[in-house]
Amino acid sequence: MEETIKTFPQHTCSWLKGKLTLYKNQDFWNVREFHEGGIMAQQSFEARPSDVFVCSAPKTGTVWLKALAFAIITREKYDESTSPLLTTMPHECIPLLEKDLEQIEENHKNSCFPLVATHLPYNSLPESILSSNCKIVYIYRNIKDVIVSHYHFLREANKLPLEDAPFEEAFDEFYEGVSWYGPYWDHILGYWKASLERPEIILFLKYEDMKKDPTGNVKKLAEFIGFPFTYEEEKAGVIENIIKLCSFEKLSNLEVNKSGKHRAEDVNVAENRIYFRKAKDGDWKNYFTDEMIEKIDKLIDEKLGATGLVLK
Ligand code: PAP
Repeated sequence: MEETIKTFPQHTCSWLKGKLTLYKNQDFWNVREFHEGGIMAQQSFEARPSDVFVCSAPKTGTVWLKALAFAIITREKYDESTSPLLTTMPHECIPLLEKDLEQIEENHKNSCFPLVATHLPYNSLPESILSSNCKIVYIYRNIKDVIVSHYHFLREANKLPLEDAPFEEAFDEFYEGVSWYGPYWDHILGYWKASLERPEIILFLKYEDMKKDPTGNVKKLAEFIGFPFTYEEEKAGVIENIIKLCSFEKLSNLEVNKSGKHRAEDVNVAENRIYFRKAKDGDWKNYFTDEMIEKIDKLIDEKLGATGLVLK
């Protein structure tokens, strides 16, 4: 498969000094390893109807959503002082469809753990997920903040100092649609259209709304994935404890997330700390020129205006 993928249209990111090459297949860009994993999942993955998929484009709140979903479904077994989240990066708590197929199959055989994460676009999800009517939770975020987050993540992953990584070039590339699992607007549109057709199986969550109203959104999430909070739990403060445990402040200060690594054996982006940067809404204002704002806003209107989603 490696050789086949190398025949796909490719783009080497010059602002990253050629350290990253993305390939285009099934209408989205990705690194070779994850294209390979996605294709394997499409060929062999058998979903269980009870599986719950945590879906997102990169840098839109994946780690946070994974931590929350994990804490919700494991709350009978662990509390905020015993949770594996205290010692394990959220990415390692939920297997990734395009990477951890064997682990997911093991979970299917040996446990009732329902969570699976993926960055795959909706149209590239394995057929069995859709035919099994699995629940899907999708998180999305202000596109300008995603661009800034994407920029710093790739810069840090490739160990480039700020002065060697021009933001303007990273912006242009993202604007042209070349980003991990991008174009980002197509990613949103795929899930959005599906959610209109099948609202009972797709929940849309917005990063900024989750910050404004964490309690309401965590309750919504728990209900949707089939683990609603009881009245007694609400009274006992279980929701607030989960929110605190999964907060940026808490997770980013844990030793595992400050100095740990994951997937170190095969991917260049292994340091956990780079998944926890600032988590600030509107950080884009520190990076965008007026011209960039005008360009991206126009594109967002063109591509996503009809959805009514607020993305700028
Ligand atoms: P991924 O798709 O590569 O896993 P993802 O988790 O989606 O990354 O996005 C990382 C962003 O979420 C970072 O945003 P920033 O660059 O603007 O700072 C990161 O700081 C933010 N983030 C990580 N953990 C949390 C959290 N617990 N709550 C809110 N935001 C978070």
